[in-house]
Amino acid sequence: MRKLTNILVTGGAGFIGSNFIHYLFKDTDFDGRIINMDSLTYAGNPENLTEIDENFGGSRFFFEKADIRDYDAAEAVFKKYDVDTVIHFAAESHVDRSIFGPKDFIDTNISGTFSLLEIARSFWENRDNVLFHHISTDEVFGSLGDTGFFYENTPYDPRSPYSASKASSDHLVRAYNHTYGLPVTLSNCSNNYGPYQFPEKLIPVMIMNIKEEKPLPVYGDGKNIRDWLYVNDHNSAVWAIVNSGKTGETYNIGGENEWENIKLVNVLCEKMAVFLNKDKEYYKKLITYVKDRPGHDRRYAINCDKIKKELGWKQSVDFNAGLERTVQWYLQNQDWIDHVRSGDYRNWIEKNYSGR
Ligand code: NAD
Ligand code: TDX
Repeated sequence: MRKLTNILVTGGAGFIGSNFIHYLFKDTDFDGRIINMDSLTYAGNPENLTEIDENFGGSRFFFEKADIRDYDAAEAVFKKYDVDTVIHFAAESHVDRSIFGPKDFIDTNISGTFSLLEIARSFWENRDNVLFHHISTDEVFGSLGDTGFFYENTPYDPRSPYSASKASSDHLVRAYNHTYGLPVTLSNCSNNYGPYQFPEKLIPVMIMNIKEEKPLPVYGDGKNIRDWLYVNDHNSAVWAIVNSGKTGETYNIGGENEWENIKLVNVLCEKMAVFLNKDKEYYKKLITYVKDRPGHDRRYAINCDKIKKELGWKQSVDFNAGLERTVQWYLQNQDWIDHVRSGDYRNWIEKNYSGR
């Protein structure tokens, strides 16, 4: 087990990062400090961590509003808290946005990661017990046909500006380990779902549109397949890696839970009908096939035998229970929804999605 004391979480105000911070405080025996460094883009919401801030703010939890691309600001955070561990979630993460405007993806995902690596390399020179963990995605491996899986050694074949920028950052992280000996670990994960997911990704978009009885936009023929994982199962895997993963290694994390988009949307209609006491067929009639995402990857499926065998990790939330928990969370948190939708999000959606 590594000794982790001052953990810098980048992007901790986003979907997975904020769940990770909740997870660390509530579900692990970690007793050190967490520093959340986030520039609060449209996807970053400090409200996700209000409860943590109220309970641990100023003692074991700290928030620093800083951009990972800003070397001086990020370096000051390393120094201020004597950071020994980085868990790097911060990224531009939405594939559709990367198609409409790739530049932010190149800047944050590639240049931002490069800047953090440079800081870690210089700040940790000649130090032991330090680790840079990089969070990545299964999308770097490309798209699968009807069969097969992504393994840790599957050649990279990114096909969207988002996945190309993540692939590039993965290569940089490995290069810093190989060239400079920077202690790193990496993980490539499949699609996450759960509370606090920004309402532009499939599951929250569908939950909200069903609730508001709006059209449910299914891209293309709806037969694209994703492998869904409950966000806390991703987080327990990351925690296992940063504690016990081998330096220099990559671990795949997946749900072993493949769903065609259209089937998943139908299930959401059925669950929402139960929660809202409505007719599921009424909701299903809202399903609207829309123009396909350009370059839409057909199927993702992760083989995660390595982390299971080597670190004893496994998924703990079954899809039915996880979806119900997620639906309930969105139904109970209308204020959160109203806040995130009142900003840039609404303008962006209106600009890019009108008429789709
Ligand atoms: P998200 O978009 O919800 O959150 C990203 C966070 O990073 C936000 O809080 C944002 O403010 C912050 N951020 C963005 N640019 C920044 C910058 N330049 N400086 C500082 N902070 C910045 O993303 P997410 O879904 O939580 O994804 C987190 C990580 O996990 C990403 O690296 C993503 O590639 C990876 N990932 C996500 C999924 C998924 O299904 N969501 C699956 C696999 C991997
Ligand atoms: O309205 C929609 N209709 C639709 O059919 C949306 C938002 C999506 N889709 C489809 C596209 C995909 O096939 O649903 C699938 C899932 O789409 P997203 O939720 O946008 O996720 P995806 O593109 O698969 O990428 C996600 O998983 C991997 C995350 O956003 C990435 O950050 C992560 O790396």
